[in-house]
Amino acid sequence: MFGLLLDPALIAAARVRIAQANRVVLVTHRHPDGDALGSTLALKRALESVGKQVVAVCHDAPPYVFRFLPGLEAFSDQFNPIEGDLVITLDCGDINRTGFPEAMRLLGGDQGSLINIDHHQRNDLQKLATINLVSTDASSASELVYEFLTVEHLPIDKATATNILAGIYNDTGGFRHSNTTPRVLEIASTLLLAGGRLRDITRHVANVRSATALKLWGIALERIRYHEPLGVVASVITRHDFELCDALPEDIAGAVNLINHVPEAKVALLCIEPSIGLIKASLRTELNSIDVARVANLFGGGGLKKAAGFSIPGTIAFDADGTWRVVTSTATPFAAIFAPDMIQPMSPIEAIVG
Ligand SMILES: [Mn+2]
Repeated sequence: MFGLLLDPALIAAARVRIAQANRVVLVTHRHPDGDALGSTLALKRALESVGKQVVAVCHDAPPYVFRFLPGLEAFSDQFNPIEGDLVITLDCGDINRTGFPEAMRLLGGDQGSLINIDHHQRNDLQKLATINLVSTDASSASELVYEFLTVEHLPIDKATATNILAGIYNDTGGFRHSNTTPRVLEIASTLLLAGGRLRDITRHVANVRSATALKLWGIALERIRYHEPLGVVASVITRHDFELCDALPEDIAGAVNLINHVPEAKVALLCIEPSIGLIKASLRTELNSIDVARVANLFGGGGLKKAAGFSIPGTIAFDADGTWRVVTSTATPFAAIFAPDMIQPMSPIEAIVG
C-alpha cells in the first residue's frame, strides 16, 4: 500500500554485501532503548535464519524493562570488529553513540565493511558507512529493519515481530507521537498478525516512568502495608514527599495500579496529600466480586467498579517507628484500614471488601 522509505538500489547493495559475509556483527547505541534492542534482535534472528553467524553488541546492559524481548540474553558488551566480515550499526545517531568510536573509525577505510541502518538526521556515522539504509521519515530503526526484511523476503516469526513491534512502540511513545503514521499502524497490524506480543510490550514498557516519578513510586512502595482482615494493600504519599522529589501529583498516577498487582490483596488503596489538609484516595481491584465505586461512594466519591476514588479532609501522620496513619476528622470506618485496632466488626468497608 505504501512506497518504500529506502532506496531499492541501496537495499540491493546491502543484500549483496550481506550475502558475501559469513559472520556479521550488529552494533546498537549506548544506553539502549526499545528501538535499539528490537531492531538489532530482529535483524539478528532474520540473518541467522539464512545461515549467518551473528553477534549482537551493545556497550551498555539492556534495561530491565526489556527483559521480555526474545533473544535479549545474547547481547555482548564487547565489540571486536575482527569477529565479523561485516558490521551493521542500528539506531545510532552518530559514532560516539555506538560506544566504540575508535574501533568504528577503523572500519571506515575497509571497503564495504559497514552498513548503517538508522532514522536519525545525517551524521558522522553516515560518512563512515559504505551503505546507509537511512530514512528520517521512518518512525524507528525497527521500521527500517521491517522494510528490509520484507523486501528481502526474510522470515518474520513471532519473536521477530515482537522485537520490531517493541522498537516501533518505543519510538512512537506507544503509538501516541506524531510519527505514528498510517504506514506505522499498518506495519503494526502486520506484526500483530505475525504473532507480535503487543501485550508483553505494553505491560513491560508502558509502565516506565520518569526518574522523578520512580523516586516517588519508590517511597510509596516502601510504605506498602497489607491489611489482612480486609484484604487491602495500601500506601501513602505526603505533601512532603512531593516536595522532596520535586514531583507533581500526576507523577504518582498509575502507582495504585502497580500496588494492585499484589496477588493476595483484594483491593489496592493509595492515599496522597495533594494539598494541606486534603487526602485523595484511589481504589483499585482486580476482582469482579468487589465494587470499589461503592466504597468510594461511602466517602462522597465515585468511579468505576474496578477503579474509583474520593477526597476527604485529613492528613497523613507517622509514628516514631515510621508506621503511617491517615488522620481524618470525618468519623468514618475509613480509619479502620490504617489503624487495625480500631476495626469495628462489619464496618461498611468490610461489608463490601470482606
Ligand atoms: Mn530509534
